[in-house]
Amino acid sequence: MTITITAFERSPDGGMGLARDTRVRWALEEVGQPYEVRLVSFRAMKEPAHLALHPFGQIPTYQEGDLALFETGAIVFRIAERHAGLLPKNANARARAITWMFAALNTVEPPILELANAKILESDKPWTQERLPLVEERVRDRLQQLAARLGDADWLDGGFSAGDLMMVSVLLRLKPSGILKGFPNLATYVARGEARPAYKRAFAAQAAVNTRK
Ligand SMILES: N[C@@H](CCC(=O)N[C@@H](CS)C(=O)NCC(=O)O)C(=O)O
Repeated sequence: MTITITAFERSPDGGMGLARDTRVRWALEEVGQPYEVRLVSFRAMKEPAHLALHPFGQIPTYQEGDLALFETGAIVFRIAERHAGLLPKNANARARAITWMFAALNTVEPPILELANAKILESDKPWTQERLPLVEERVRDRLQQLAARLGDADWLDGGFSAGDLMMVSVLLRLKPSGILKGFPNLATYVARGEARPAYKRAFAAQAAVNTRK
């Protein structure tokens, strides 16, 4: 059955892979599923046809037959559930991998997004310079905890899983800030994710869209 996802017609990051279609592409590449991409403009994202797929007018969406999903957590989980390669077979290990997906999205991503918002969307506000150190500190606290848990392991819980895919995707947004450099095992963890052939294919595919003339 054909899988179709949506992505930005022009990603605001110019193809750095930070738009969230990249994590969905990555999951599909990991499990070897072909997919099609429908590109949407910012205007089209807020129109009824897209809102019927995504109530918040965002990308990515995922369609497979008569199933339509939004939210990358749900989409990556669907892919991981249906195709081997992203979740362990052992029931407890599987539950732990899913826990890491939630941890990435619910515990690690929010302070990272807060920092991105402070730096990009709120950079012109008079209070931003005063607030920024607090926001950065919240990110560092989370990274410290995550780094302590990861230790010198390659992945968060045994072999690479959808939990790592989501965690690396979330951490990638920090690369330009330089904060990751303060946590060498996390920087190496992210690099390990980026070195995966499936990630490289996903990155190249989104970059091709965003660097075309
Ligand atoms: N929690 C959602 C977030 C989706 C999201 O923020 N998408 C961004 C692109 S990465 C978007 O569409 N932004 C445009 C907008 O909100 O208008 C998910 O994980 O899918």
